[in-house]
Amino acid sequence: MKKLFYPLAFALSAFLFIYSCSTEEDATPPPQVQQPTPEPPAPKQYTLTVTASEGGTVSTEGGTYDEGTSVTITATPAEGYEFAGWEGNDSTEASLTVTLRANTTLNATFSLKLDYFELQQNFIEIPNVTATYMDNVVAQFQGNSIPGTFTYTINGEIFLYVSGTACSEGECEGAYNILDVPANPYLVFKKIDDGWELHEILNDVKTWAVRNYQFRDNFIVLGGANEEGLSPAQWVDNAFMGELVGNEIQWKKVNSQEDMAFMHDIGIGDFNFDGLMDVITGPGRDLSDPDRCRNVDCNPPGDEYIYNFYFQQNDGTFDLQEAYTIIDYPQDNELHTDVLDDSTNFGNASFALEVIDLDGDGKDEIISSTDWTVVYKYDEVSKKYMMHWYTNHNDDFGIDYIPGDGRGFFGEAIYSKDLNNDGIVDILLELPKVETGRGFMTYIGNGDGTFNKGIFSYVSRDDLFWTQLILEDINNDSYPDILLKSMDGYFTSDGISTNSSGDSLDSDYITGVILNELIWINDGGGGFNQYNDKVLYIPNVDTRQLQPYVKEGKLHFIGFRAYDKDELNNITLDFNDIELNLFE
Ligand SMILES: [Ca+2]
Ligand SMILES: [Ca+2]
Ligand SMILES: [Ca+2]
Ligand SMILES: [Ca+2]
Repeated sequence: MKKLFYPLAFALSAFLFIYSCSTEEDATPPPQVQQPTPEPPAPKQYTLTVTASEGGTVSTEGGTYDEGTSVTITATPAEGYEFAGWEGNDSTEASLTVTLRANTTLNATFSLKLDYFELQQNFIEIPNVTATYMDNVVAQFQGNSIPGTFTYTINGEIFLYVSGTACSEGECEGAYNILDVPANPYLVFKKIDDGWELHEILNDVKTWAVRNYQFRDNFIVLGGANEEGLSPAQWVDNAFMGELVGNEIQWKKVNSQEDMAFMHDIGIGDFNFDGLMDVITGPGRDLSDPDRCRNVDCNPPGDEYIYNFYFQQNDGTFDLQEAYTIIDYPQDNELHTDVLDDSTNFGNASFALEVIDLDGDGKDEIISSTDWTVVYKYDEVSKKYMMHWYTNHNDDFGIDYIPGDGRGFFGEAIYSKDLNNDGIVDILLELPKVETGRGFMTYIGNGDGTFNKGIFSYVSRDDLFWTQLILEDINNDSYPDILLKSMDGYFTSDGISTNSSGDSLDSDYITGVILNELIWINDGGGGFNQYNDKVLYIPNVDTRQLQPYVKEGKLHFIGFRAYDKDELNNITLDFNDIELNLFE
């Protein structure tokens, strides 16, 4: 290296000498600044920002990169979601390679996998409702008809009975007597291949508001319990019995006009063991109205109810029987003051009833529920029903009445079914507002007409609109599950949360329904858990009521709503049949 350097240095010196001689005549010497060799410029840097919306993750959050760097990002959906696309890039692939030439922001979006349901939507037109049937069929689909609405299977075909309802749209404002307002008939719809169709209008089964019903073998009974009128004495309605004969249900009215009553709940059984089905309705007649006392002592008047028993006669008509001739009360007051030492009378004239043979002796027991649940069993000596077992819900579960609610009762409906799969019938009580929510409690049967306390559970927030339920095993584990019926206010506007207040029923505001809060799975150990495996978001469904039913082992919900009458008095019903595929 040195050897090479010296000759080179010599040559350079000689060159500089010659050069300087040749430029002696120039006026100014050139600047003697040594220019450094320029380094290549530093590459530009850009920021990549990557985020993920709800429902998934991304493989990188990004960072700062030299211009031209290629970065590969992969979006991974969470369980139950699928990749939907990128905000900030047109690619439809979950894995994306970007070459940075500017600051770049990307957001991966995900959507719920909607492969767990099938939706059938169809419209049903009812022409000229004013002239043909009723003034206010719309109310039937907007208001409180859901408790009395049910499905019924006849020879494999499924029918939906939508209860006759009035007074939902204010037409009962100021009505002194409910009879001043026209009752509405049941509407029957039939499941067809691609949805539902109107099947029948039951003009012989007209009610103002049906609350409860009971199926028994080939029979159905349903009772009306509107709460319109200036005083509870005006709260009267009708009861009907339907019997499946061949391919159709034959209906008859149970009560006379004189024997109309507040029929919040209704039970069917044979109370005099003559082989003919009889009916009990509760709480029955309000004895504060002298017109309704008949041969019962009206004194003292007050907020006192007495059950109406209707015994079927050989000709198929019914006779009103006074409750004290069937249940050992109020003639023997002592028995019951043990149970209900308060002024709400009878206590057993309750809003919730069930009739079933609990002990297998061929004779029906009567179960009633207020803040107590009582079982009445037929006594062969006195020839009357006597108290057989009772319990106090407050003692059992430590829950109190709702302060200021004014309703001294808990039970809104009683359902009898074997809940724990031991072959013995248990009961489930549906509870209206209790403290912070609506819920239910269970009592586990011993097979002899007595029960042990089961569980108490708040099913939902107080402001979530549901009432009544059905018990069906939807996941094929032999334990019946709870499926709630919902009313106005049960919808979602954001696909995430269920609306709870019905603050807007504007179609534009409603994006669909989320069904999770309506499905409660029996855990086999006495409890029920809300279905939570995935979010059951059904978009594009705009309903006012949701009625569950099971067809061929699959859970369905029928959602429906009515649109206002057009100028020709036609109404359009919007039906949505949601079939869920959850347990395959
Ligand atoms: Ca009978
Ligand atoms: Ca029995
Ligand atoms: Ca059981
Ligand atoms: Ca089950």
